[in-house]
Amino acid sequence: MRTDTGKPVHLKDYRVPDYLIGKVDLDVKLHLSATRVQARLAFRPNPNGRRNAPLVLDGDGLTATKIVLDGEVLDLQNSASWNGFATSDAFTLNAPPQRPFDLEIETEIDPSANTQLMGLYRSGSVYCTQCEAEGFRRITYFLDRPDVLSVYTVRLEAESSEAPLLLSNGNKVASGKIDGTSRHFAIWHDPYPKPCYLFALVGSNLGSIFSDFTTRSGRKVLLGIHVEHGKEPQAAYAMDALKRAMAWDERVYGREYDLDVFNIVAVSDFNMGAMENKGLNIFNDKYVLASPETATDTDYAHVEAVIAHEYFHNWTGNRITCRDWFQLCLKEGLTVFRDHAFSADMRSAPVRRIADVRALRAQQFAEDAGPLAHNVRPETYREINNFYTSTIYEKGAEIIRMLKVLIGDDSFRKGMDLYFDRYDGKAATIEDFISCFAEISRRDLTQFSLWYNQAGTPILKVTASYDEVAKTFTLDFSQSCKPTPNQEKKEPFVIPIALGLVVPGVGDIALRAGGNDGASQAEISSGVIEFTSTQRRITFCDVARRPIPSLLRGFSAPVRLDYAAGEADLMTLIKHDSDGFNRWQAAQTYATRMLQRSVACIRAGDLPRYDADFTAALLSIIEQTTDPAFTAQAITLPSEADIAREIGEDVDPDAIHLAREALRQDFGREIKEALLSAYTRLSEIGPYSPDAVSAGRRALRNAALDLLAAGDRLEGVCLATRQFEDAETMTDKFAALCVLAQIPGTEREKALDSFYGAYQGEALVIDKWFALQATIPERGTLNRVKALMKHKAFSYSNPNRLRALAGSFAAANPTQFNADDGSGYDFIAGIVLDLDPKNPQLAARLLSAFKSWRMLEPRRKALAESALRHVAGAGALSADVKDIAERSLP
Ligand code: 0A1
Ligand code: ZN
Repeated sequence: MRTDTGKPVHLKDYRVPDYLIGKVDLDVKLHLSATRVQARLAFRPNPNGRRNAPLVLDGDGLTATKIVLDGEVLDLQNSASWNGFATSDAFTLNAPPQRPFDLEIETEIDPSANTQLMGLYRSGSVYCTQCEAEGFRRITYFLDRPDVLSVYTVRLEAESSEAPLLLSNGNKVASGKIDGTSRHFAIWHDPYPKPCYLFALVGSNLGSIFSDFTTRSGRKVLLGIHVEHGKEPQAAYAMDALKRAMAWDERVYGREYDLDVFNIVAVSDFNMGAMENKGLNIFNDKYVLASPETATDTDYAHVEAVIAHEYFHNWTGNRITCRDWFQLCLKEGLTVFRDHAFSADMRSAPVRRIADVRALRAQQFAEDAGPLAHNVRPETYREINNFYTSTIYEKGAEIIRMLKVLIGDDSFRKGMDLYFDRYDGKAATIEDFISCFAEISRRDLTQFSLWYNQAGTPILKVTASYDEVAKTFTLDFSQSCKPTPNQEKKEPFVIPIALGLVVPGVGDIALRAGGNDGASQAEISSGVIEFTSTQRRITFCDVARRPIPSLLRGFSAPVRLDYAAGEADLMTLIKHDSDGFNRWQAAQTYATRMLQRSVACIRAGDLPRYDADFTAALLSIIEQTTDPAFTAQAITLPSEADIAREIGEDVDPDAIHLAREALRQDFGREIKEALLSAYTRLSEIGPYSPDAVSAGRRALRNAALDLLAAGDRLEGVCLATRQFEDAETMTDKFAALCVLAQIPGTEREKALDSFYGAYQGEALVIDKWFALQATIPERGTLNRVKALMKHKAFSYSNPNRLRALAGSFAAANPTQFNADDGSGYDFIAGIVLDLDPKNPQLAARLLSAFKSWRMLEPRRKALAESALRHVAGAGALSADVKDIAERSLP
């Protein structure tokens, strides 16, 4: 475990490497506890680097058994003899040759003891690697930085029975038995120079499915997905998604795959979702395996999205990589942007947008509002692993989405082409990327780039006025952004505001510039206002009747909109806005306002009251349903975390829970008939298909069941029990179990037991079982979770399982994690400390569940702070946990 947090890394200190490594030849002899790695590295001084600089290779927990410099064996016991030194975390040559030279390094590593899951480790019976961000240095000494690109040839050797499948990056060039032994080998060559974080190897005994894809230039690519034996049929959907992603990247971006093979390996122990290693993606099996009996519709959508994401990295990340880790969003934001667009094309675009924005607000807005807020391109870090955040990924994607809105589809595509042409095979920066779009669109994107350099969510305030006599409608915009850590003052952002004016009974009216405000007719009629200063007024003319502004259509910028729309106007938008996203948004805004009022009532000791008009509006949405997936989103209330974020300070999670529950009960009662009729109408017919339309029908049916049960427990238990027993798909089975889990009583316990009994052999389903129980909003849940930690199926060392139980409790059970006696905080702090020595990355992620603690009411705030101080004060913390703990505290 790396415990040094001494040295923060600063973007401003970036220097080109003094040495480069053109070729890497690896020879890896796999062994459970003593894997031998021989690395032959061809160095040369970088003409752009410093002459005579020492060569410092990174290491992490390494011991070299042999090092040979240009044919000469170095005496590792006597480093003075070769003017350098080797420690577990660095190998230094003080005066390396100033010409090309070779270094051969032999290390011995213990994959079975690797609990951090970085470098070479074992997941079940699989040898696999994870090198992003800094895992390669746990395999051999190296210039472990993304701007050192090398061509790799990798020879793997293993026991034939233990690891019949030997994979690495690139194309396989040779393989065979090793005479006179029970071992075999394979040699892989990757012709594309790559940074070491994209290196991967796998040695395993897995089941495989194969298919192929012919690229548009006619090259045939062999596709392989390798999963636990017996699970091969569960990889079929991932294969289908992969082929669709390959075709999509050709069609939409003109990008072809470039090797002869593309392999995906699914493992059960993985710190993140998946990894885009060149030609050999390694996946958390959660994002590969799917069958109707074991995966929900949401799981299917995730498999599709993650398969696409990793595949798209081949161009955005691998062919063009990052110069340094500060540029992480260059590959991640862009690739998320691409996978969002892919999913939108595969499914209903407005429904995908709603889901993406829900996730953005839940994760990224929360991060941006708290102590862990950081720039999309940070300027400093102490532990890069802690920057795989929703800010880098999701906000990074939003920035690119805005760029596309601002310069238009055509310039955007041309800018991407220029980027691919100009930086292919290189390690690039955000400036390099942005300059391509500036050049193509002939726009100055300097101010736009502030999105990368200023943290925090801007607040967009809008007021409106209508002049009945002049027939003009005026919108006044202003923007502000609260201070974030180390950034007191912010410059104005460039905010693209997509908008329309809606007149009841008429719909969208034509937009006409009113003059005198700097807005051209072209800007106005594009429907996108560019807001670049602190204030702007736009006047529309020829407006015959007072219109209702529909602002930030499609969520055109990642900002918080502050506009006091009247309730009647929201109602009109719910029913008539031509923009699907804003129809949904109007319903959310309306509900959030009611909920905020109810929270205040509850805290004042009064009963909450709800608004019959809103119920009527939702009723009309259900009755007019043309897109069930959309309706399911529209009748799902803002989450408790959404409401908390809107309240922003002095937050009482119990009051929020009560208010939301009361509203759900109210709805469930008031619109019971409509819900029942939707529930019956949408009952499944025909065999399961994961397509978006069928999934939408199931989503609405299950959302209806959920509200029905809120309104009438008895009937809810009845319906849910029947659905639970009859369901043929995991979507319906698990939805019924979720409903039952909210209602204390024997039915719940019976259903939970039966679910466990039926699926105990399916790890990913059992994760759901753990997660669901961890999120029950009741006092007894903490004890339940503690008991589950002793369950035979629980494991501290499997990240999915730990995330399912402890992660869900911390991130998705606001009342119990924030229990007012501090028990939830203490529990999670305890797990973080237990876990830290084994898997610091996972421990740090769990600790970041405290990210919103400062908006809590004083009592909880004090308890959360004390738990954080307890963690921060513990001895021998990892760099990962120490960094999160310290940044979280004032
Ligand atoms: N680049 C991957 C994410 C990733 C990052 C770090 C990892 O280390 C444990 C693993 C994966 C992606 O964006 O998919
Ligand atoms: Zn990624």
